[in-house]
Amino acid sequence: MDAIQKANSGHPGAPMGLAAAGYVLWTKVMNHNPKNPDWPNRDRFVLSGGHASMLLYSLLYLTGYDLTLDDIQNFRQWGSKTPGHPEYGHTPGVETTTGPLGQGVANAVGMAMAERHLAARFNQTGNDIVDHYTYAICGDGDLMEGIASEAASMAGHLGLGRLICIYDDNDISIEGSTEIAFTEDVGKRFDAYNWQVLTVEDGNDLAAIEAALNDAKAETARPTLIILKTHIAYGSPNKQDSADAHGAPLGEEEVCLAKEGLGCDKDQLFCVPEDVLAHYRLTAGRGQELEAQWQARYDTYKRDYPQLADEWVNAITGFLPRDWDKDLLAFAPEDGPIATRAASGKALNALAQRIPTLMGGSADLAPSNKTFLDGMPVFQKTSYEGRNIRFGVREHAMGAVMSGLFLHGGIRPYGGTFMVFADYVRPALRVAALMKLPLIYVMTHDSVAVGEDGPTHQPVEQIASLRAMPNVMVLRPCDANETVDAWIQAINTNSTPVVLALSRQKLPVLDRQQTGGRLVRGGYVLSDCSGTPDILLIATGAEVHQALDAQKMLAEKKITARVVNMPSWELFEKNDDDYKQQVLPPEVSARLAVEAGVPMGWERYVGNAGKVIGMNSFGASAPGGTVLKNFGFTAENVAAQAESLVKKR
Ligand SMILES: Cc1ncc(C[n+]2csc(CCOP(=O)(O)OP(=O)(O)O)c2C)c(N)n1
Repeated sequence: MDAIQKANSGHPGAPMGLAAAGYVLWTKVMNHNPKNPDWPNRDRFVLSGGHASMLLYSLLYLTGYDLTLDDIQNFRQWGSKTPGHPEYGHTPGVETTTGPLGQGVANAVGMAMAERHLAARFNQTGNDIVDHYTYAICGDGDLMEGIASEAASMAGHLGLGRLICIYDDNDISIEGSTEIAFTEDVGKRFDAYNWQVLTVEDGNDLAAIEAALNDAKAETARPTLIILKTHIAYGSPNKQDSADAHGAPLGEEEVCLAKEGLGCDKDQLFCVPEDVLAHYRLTAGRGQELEAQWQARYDTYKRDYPQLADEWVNAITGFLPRDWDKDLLAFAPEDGPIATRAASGKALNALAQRIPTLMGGSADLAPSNKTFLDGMPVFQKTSYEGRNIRFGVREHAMGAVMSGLFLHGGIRPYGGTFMVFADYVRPALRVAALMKLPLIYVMTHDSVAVGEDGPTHQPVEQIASLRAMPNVMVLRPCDANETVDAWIQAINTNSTPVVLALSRQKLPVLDRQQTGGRLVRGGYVLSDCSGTPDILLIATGAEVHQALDAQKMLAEKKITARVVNMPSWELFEKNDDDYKQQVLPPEVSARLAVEAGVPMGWERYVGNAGKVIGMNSFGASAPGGTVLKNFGFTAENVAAQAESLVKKR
């Protein structure tokens, strides 16, 4: 109450209603060590309704994490450790960034999946070095969101018994009572998802909460939802059970009244009585003991299974095996044309043989996305050792589950869908980018060349919209070998989600002896002319081939063109200015960019005197070649446009 009052902003209601549950979970049930938030076998905790951040910050401070009362007093201030919503990597003990409702539930599902997978991979009879639980607290808002349903459905299917979710059932959201918009029977819904559903009628009954949590832990075949009936802003005489308490300070007077009612000194701010703090801090001691017990188990494990122990350390630290990228895979022009999605499938399979933490799948498009790891088992409730994940048609959950898998540690996730459905994973990708997670998104069918399926399935604005997002790296390789390079680049990327934009259609394999440059530069001279070029042709992905053909056509007309391949703006921008100017000489103002997507943004490379062949409308249903031709993606049109640009000068 005080922190929110001082900041004059924040959400007091949910933290007050959940205080009792937070207390029981964090001090009596959850295995965690406030002195080491990185202990690999700690129970994971996700506060899905990130607006209730003050609950999490209070628990972190009270139980002894590296967060002080000063930090609490600086809630929501510039540079503080206590931002408005919890941010991963910013505050010790915060396991994931939450705020966009529902995503936390899916993060928790990913963490619980990671736990089961690593348990299957590493546990040996009599020595389970991986055996923790994943807890989440979510509210009405989370459970109204589709992503939570997608994720809960997945968790039920997978029988994730170590996933326990407390539902803060306080009947209030921002606009008022949930009666106005949310009247379904949540319990029946989760029951149908194959969850165990428990109800605690009084959200302040410590014993009942603890008993329910223990019942939840005892059910190992199904996840558990604990429906906890709480009162928003519990203890506030005039604001309890009212939407007014959701997202605004209670007001000084009301804070005093609430403190009086709860038996606190109404005149003291940020008062934590010593005995209260001492009681909470017992958790830190208990946590250290728990970790020490685990360490002893691990030491025995290391003695008995030294090789596995090494692999465990590599997994948990993200250490890559030596030479993982050496002589991975090479394609020759004689092999014939191959779609970059197909080359991606081969690269992924080759990498998966060498990198045991690589794990993922597709949102029911594996045959199209080429994301299946051949000959390897599927991750199911009977085979958690499987590295092939069947995400089902649940793109949004897939994104947030991938984040959860990575956040848990020990797994390098990838996930696939069609580029056009980038919009369905976008909210999760955004939070992953914010969290600096190196997830690998395989987005195939990356242009209108998709063809017959028509404009609903033909991406147009997606690549530009992905480039617009901070800390996302888009790689659009132009052929099979560059696709291998793109995968290597993706694996080498440590703090940025990578999107691989891959073609549905077959593309020739370029002869690397004849062409220069590599993807790692982001943009490079692929095919040059002698002397200063009359024009620069800049292209990505499939359209690079049209630019190369156009270069030849232009040569016949004595127009010299340089073809610049620009598979990644983000990588290109990392080069120094000298390099960038070598590739795109400032004195050449005739520039033509070719990309089968919206032209937005290409101005930065073609300048005012340049032109872009792009998509200015949605696509159309017809065979891919016909669609490309009608929208101007042919070598002939590239050459014609280039010629007119050169003549204009
Ligand atoms: C995806 C998304 N949509 C909307 C919001 C804005 N928002 C924050 S909290 C909230 C209501 C949540 O209600 P509930 O989960 O019941 O929380 P309580 O009122 O109990 O604190 C909304 C709509 C959001 N954070 N995320």
